[in-house]
Amino acid sequence: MQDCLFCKIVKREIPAEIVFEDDQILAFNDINPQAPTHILIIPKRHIATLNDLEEADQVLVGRLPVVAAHLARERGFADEGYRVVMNCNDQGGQTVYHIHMHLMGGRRFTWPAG
Ligand code: D5M
Repeated sequence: MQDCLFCKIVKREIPAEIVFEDDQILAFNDINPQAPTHILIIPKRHIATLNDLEEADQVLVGRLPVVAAHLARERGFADEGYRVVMNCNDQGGQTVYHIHMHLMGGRRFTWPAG
């Protein structure tokens, strides 16, 4: 999508610190980290919100936590634990309208989320 920030990162039109890529998924460091490790994992294809997912997207979206766990293992905090979050729409705290999974690790998280 032309005006989407994360689509521009996929197309390398704006820079990002990319930490993982395959044919369908891209992961890069969050510009405003909330933990020692804070990575955003996105499908390369533009999907604006969780509400826009279709049945056919299940395998694609299922890759997001698989990649999150892979990156957590790679960074050495899989066993101690980490947080994954997907925000949906305004009240859910979504600010970039291209679905993304936040992977945060390297510190203790509290619950409930703010
Ligand atoms: O999360 C959107 C996240 O996207 C938020 O944590 C900041 C991050 N962000 C915004 N712009 C960039 C760029 N250019 N690179 C990396 N990360 C970025 P949300 O769940 O929508 O609130």
